[in-house]
Order: sequence, then C-alpha cells, then structure tokens
Amino acid sequence: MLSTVIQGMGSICSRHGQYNEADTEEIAQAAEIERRIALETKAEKHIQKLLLLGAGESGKSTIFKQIKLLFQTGFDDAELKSYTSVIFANVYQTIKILYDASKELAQNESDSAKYVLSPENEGIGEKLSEIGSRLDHPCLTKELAHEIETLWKDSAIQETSTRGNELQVPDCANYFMDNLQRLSDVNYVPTKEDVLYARVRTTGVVEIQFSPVGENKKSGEVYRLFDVGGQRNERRKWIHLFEGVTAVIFCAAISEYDQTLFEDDNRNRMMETKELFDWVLKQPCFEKTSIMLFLNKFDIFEKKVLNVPLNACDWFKDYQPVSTGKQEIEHAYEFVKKKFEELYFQSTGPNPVDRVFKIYRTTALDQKLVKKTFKLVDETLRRRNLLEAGLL
Ligand SMILES: Nc1nc2c(ncn2[C@@H]2O[C@H](COP(=O)(O)OP(=O)(O)OP(=O)(O)O)[C@@H](O)[C@H]2O)c(=O)[nH]1
Ligand SMILES: [Mg+2]
Repeated sequence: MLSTVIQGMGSICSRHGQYNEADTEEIAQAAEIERRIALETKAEKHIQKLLLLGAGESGKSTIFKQIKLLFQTGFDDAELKSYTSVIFANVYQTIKILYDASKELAQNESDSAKYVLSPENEGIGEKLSEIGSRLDHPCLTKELAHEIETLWKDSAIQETSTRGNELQVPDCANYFMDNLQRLSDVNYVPTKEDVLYARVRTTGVVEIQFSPVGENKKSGEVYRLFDVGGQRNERRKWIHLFEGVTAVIFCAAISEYDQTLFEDDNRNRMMETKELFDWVLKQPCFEKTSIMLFLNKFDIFEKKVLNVPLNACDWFKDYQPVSTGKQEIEHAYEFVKKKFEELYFQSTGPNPVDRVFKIYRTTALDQKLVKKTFKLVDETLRRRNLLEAGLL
C-alpha cells in the first residue's frame, strides 16, 4: 500500500519534468519511509517465531514465565500480587479434592479404615470442601491456614494423597501446603518461586518478544514466543498460529505416565501426549519447522519412577527395570526418550526431512536449567539459520 503511494509520487515528479523545493522534500520523505519499511521488513524477517505446544499441565506456561524472568523484565509487584488469588485457589482446590476423595475411599475401599478422618477433622473438611467449591475463594487467613494444615496432616488425607495420580491433585500441592504459614501472612506477596509453582490453566494465546542476550552478548536473535492452552478444548485455537514457525517447543510431562487427563478420567496422559506429538509432527506447516522436545517434569519423574513402574502406561508396557537408584532412573529416562525418538522417526516417514529434532531433559521450575536449555535451543536455531543462508 505504502509502496503504491511512493510509486505514485515518483510518477508525479517525473511528469513535472523538474523538481521544485516541495517536491524535493516529498522525495526525501518518501525515501525515508521506504528506508524505514526496508528496515522493518528486515527486522521482521529476523524475528523467529517459537510455539510452545503440549497437553494441559505439561509445563508450557512455566517455561513461558521462566523466559519472562530470564530475558525480559520479569514480574513487577502488581504482577506478583495478581497471583495471590490463584495460589489461594490452588490451596483450597487441593484440600477439597483430597477431602472429597478420602470420604469416597472410606466408603468404597476394602481397606477403608485408613481413609477415615477423626470426627473433629471431618467437620473442618466439610467446611473447607464447601469453600473449595466456590468460584470466589476467601483470603487465606491464619485461622483457615491452620485448619488446612491440620487436615493436611491427618493420616487419612496423607493416605489419600498417595493416590494423587488418580485424583487430579495439582503438582504444586505439596509446595503450597508446606508454605501455608507464609502464604497466610497479612502482608503476603507471592515470590518468584510461588509464581512458577502457581497453576492456572491457559485459555487463549499469550505472547512475548525477547532476545536471549547472554553474558557474552552474542545472540542478537529476536524471538517471539507463543504460549497456548493445552487442554483439549483449547487446541482448536492452535492452528491459527501454525504459519511461519521457526521452532515448536513441545512439552511432554514425563512424570505423568500413571495419570489420567483432567478433561477425561479414562485417558492416560502419556498416551494423549504421544498422539498429540504425532499429530504435531504430521502438520504440513511444520515440514521445515525445528522440533524441540522438552521431556519435562524430570524432578517428579526421578522420584516416581522408583516407586511406580513405567509400564503403568500402555506405551511403556515392554519396559524392564534393570537396576535400582540413580542407574534405574537413567535407564527409565533413556527408555522414554527412545520411545519419543522412535515416534518421531515413524511419524516423519522413511524420507529424510529437512528439519532439526532435538530432545532436552527439563524441569521447568529450575531456572538455571531452563536458561542452559534455552541457550542450546538458541545456538541450534542460529546454526540452522546460517546453514539456510549458505553461510555454514
Ligand atoms: N515439579 C514440577 N512442576 C512443574 C514442572 N513444570 C511445570 N510444573 C507445574 O505444573 C503445573 C502446570 O504447569 P503449566 O505450566 O501451567 O502447564 P501448561 O502446559 O501451561 O498447562 P495448560 O495451560 O493447561 O496447557 C504448574 O503448577 C507448574 O508449576 C516441572 O518441571 N516440575
Ligand atoms: Mg498454560
């Protein structure tokens, strides 16, 4: 549009045959506009579009928050404070899920006695369960925090919590329960760590632009990172973002192999992730898009895998433990990684494709690790750009 205006101006000038002062000024202005457009176009080309994809609760927004903390301004006071109600909601919802489940288990399980609460705690449980079902949660007072703590420490609730994988207990549950005293302080302002732990389901699309300039100030790449909601009803919005993507960062929560979906209690989370990853790989738009697979929630995985056999998930049915302790954790991790690699090569088909595929072991809560991982992602993408430009 602007170039038409500029061309039009050019023809007026030439029709006149000679330039007066006003013409000269217009030409200078047009040249300036053209120069700016050229610069902007160049800059736009320089911006790399990154897409965070993955199922619900796989850790996309946590990575997004880390990037904001690492390469942008982080969270100001108002933003930190805005997480207070989310964190309180996480606390109330956790205690409600556990109390309601303990009641059910106390009625239906053969070893039901261990799920039965003391009569005093049952009263507290009823009250907290009612609060947990409200849309608007009250402020976490010292009194409420004390009651929640009492209930949390009840052996029936602790027993129930060992079955958390069947109950949709959020991963942040233990962290917030361990911090109730601090959270209920009248002057409480969430810390950076609290914000990273806070669980809020993403709806819609959020984006940030950043440049991962490290200590050596070398990168200079500009990235535009998009975070989307991963639950089933959110995924239909993804497709609008699929054009011109430099890299997909696909988050897979590898600790969730014995859990079912929030949206569908009959569906194993890892099986859902497998199918979703396969679908993403097969998207024609991503033929040349780099695929960065984050095998996330490694911190939970390494604790879980020694107690819950990997073959709890159908995809890992052929898993055979070989050892104990750290060695076994590594063996299990390598097995899962291999499954994803096999899936990648199956989905991509026998013909070699011109795209990068990398796998990273991540714990999205670990800032140092995310920084290190992102540095590797950045390096890979820069090398790829140079290759494409014929400079390598
Ligand atoms: N322990 C642990 N918790 C994690 C990790 N990554 C994310 N979480 C927690 O898992 C919960 C869900 O993470 P989110 O980042 O909100 O997940 P998401 O993929 O954005 O989920 P949707 O927005 O529903 O698609 C949050 O409470 C996070 O703090 C991790 O590596 N380790
Ligand atoms: Mg999210």
